[in-house]
Amino acid sequence: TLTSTFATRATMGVDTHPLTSYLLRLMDLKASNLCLSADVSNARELLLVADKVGPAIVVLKTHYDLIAGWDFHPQTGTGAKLVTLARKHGFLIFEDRKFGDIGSTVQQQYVGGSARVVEWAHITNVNMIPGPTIVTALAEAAAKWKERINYEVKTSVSAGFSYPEDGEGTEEGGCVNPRTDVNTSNHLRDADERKGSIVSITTVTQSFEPADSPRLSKTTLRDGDEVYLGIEEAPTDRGLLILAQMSSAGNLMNAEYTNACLDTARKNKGFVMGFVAQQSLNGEPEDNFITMTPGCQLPPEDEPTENGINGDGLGQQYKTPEKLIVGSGCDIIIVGRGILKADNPQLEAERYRKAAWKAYTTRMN
Ligand code: 6AU
Repeated sequence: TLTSTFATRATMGVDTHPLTSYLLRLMDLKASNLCLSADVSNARELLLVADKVGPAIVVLKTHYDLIAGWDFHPQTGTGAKLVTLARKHGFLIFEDRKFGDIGSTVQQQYVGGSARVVEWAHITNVNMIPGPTIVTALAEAAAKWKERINYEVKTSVSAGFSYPEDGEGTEEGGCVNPRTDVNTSNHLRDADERKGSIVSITTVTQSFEPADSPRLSKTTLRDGDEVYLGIEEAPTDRGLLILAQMSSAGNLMNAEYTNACLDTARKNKGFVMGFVAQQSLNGEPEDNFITMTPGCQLPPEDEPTENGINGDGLGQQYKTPEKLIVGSGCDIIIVGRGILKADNPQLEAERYRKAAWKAYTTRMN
């Protein structure tokens, strides 16, 4: 998979996780393989930065437990608001929960408690210390939750809520649907080139509000372009990343541990999307796991250095997007303070998006 494009990988094999396919299509559409680690101090700041940086990213990573004033209300709280922003801009939400307990406990932590992570986070992750049942237990909890939600959605559809058919109610030849419309990426690339102009890729029927639509959402792309992204929100798909390698100095995850993570992932492809790791672990031709990689910073624009920034003085170790994506086959870089501490996080996110995407295109060539 190292030399396959994200678009190709989106349609590769029958056992690619649906959320992985969705994410790979999104990456291709937005020309982005950037995840923002939104480690800010309070909920207001979180929503603000998510809205600003949204156009540049494909994943927003949270640690809900370090956000002061997180509102736990299921319909109007911080999670629900993030979901709305995720639809508006087209990104997935990844709660970096690092579950690490026995099966029964993690099921309760995932679905219940105050945070009810499963309801707003498309993706979460685990430490594999407790053994493989941590994965199967969470998979079971996600499946049960999905069944319940699908039942509720079905009931509300029969109560009158419906999606427009492809081609219905649009001015420019139909809803853009990344699952079916191969031209979508080209449309967007055109849009990208016509900087400053308003480009409506598709419009929706009057009775169909984009804000409420899981399939279409209006977003402002780079440089003020406004487009409707034909994003199919997959509200009930849930996926897991296994933390298989860490970026911190002296961590205890040796090769044997990492291989055990890979083994569990291969046995649970219905739920495991991939890894948080420092390199791609895809070894077999049928492996199509996503590798998301933290410990990434660019050197400052005004004083570029070959090796970038080293660390944060607290064990974190940084590598450049180039090293991680070209050198180690990582797919998505996870960047927190590199973006958040900048004077203008929105512009800085765009700089990281470009650098990471350039590294990906280099890898493809
Ligand atoms: O870019 P930073 O250093 O500001 O933030 C990195 C983010 C933090 C960490 O909790 C997380 O990435 N992280 C992880 C994850 C994502 O699981 C694993 C790891 O090995 N290193 C790491 O930094 O939110």
